[in-house]
Amino acid sequence: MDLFELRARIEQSERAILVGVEWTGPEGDTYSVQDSMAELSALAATAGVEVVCQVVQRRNRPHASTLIGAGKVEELRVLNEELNADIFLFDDDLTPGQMRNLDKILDRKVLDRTDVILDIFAQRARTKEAKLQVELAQLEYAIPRLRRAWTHLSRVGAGSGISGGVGTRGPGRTQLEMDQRLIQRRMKQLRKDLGDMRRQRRVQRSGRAKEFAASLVGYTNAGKSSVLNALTGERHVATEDKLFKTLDPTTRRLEIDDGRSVLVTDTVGFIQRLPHRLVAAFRATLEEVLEADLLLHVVDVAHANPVAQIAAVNEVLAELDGSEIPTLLVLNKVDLLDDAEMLSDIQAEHPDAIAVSAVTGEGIDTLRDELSARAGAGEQEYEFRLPHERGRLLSYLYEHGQVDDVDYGEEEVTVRAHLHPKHIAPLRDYVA
Ligand SMILES: Nc1nc2c(ncn2[C@@H]2O[C@H](COP(=O)(O)OP(=O)(O)OP(=O)(O)O)[C@@H](O)[C@H]2O)c(=O)[nH]1
Ligand SMILES: [Mg+2]
Repeated sequence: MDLFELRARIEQSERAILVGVEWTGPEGDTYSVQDSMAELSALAATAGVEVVCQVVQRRNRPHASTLIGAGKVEELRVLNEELNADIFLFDDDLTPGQMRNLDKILDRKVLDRTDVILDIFAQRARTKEAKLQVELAQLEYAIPRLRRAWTHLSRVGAGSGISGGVGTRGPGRTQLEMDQRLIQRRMKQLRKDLGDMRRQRRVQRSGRAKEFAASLVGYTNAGKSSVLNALTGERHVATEDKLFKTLDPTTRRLEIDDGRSVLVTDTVGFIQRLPHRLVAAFRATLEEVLEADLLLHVVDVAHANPVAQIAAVNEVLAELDGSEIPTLLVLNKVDLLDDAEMLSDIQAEHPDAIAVSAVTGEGIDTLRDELSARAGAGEQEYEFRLPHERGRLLSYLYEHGQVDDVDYGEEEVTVRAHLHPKHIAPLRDYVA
């Protein structure tokens, strides 16, 4: 059996019934069930699935074997006799056991939120590294569910009247163990390959000059790629009103006033309850992104609940140890606001936040100025007298600071420059 048949895959143009739970217990979500279902709908659409119906049940705790109550499951089964959907898509993550039970009763493909997110990532991954990362996450997610695949096999056996019983069970179990070994081996290989790629990039990076670097982070579809395009004035990065349009990081050098430049990196977006395994798989990429001097946290202020999205992004950042990096909130899509109440609420909480529209360009100059100020923060003005034979130090200055004036004298070169004191060591003897 092909390893990859073990995971239910979404086929384009399948039809789905969405199932959500409104939790009434003490640990109520910050995300309302309506917001979460709307998001699940968008995830389904992005994966190419048509949503035929949404069902929500109020519960105060999950049913151990089916998440939702037995009566509700039966209701779904009857409903689908009419609708004949291919998939039941649950907004909450299901345990392997729950999935197995639901699968049996509903007799359709049962998927959860993580399945869809992984599926979108699998469809979207372009670079070799992204593909390997997604595969690793999928296998890690599949392992505890292997038994489910095996149940399928034995059920087919029993139902088709071919063998069933003893004969089906024996090979099934052996097959299961074999699959597990194969998967473990493949995962080991994937981790090794990803580790190699990561080391190689680290070597390349260490040879590069340390320029001021800012990374765009934020909820998926907040407009990170659009902000990068607006800042650079070019459409480098594709944007779309879909979730997880961007997976691979893109870095652009942005020339800001008088010769100073900063590197700006656009990367994958976050989402509430982003699967931990996906975060783990993308850790290498994201860690690199988080080596930035500044995070530009892009927020879609026209969204129904930007505050919950900010919280979700901060949660993922904390998981990646990125909470300590200086962060500037970029409140995007202000052109879509009819009333500015939400905007002023957020601004009251985050006085440094900059309101922009990547579409109309409003506020983008302010953002560029702020980037420039942050990049230059802490720099001091120096005058250096460099001997002619130390020409290399001048290139060092160009790389690490901002050169304001160069005067080639007979004996030496006089340079006035702005430089952060942390870069002063090689030049200390030449300060005028
Ligand atoms: N009206 C309006 N739409 C915007 C603005 N910024 C982005 N959009 C739209 O919002 C959608 C998402 O924009 P992207 O730039 O792709 O968002 P992203 O954060 O990079 O999204 P992912 O890469 O999918 O995580 C696109 O349809 C954009 O055209 C804005 O300021 N105003
Ligand atoms: Mg993007």
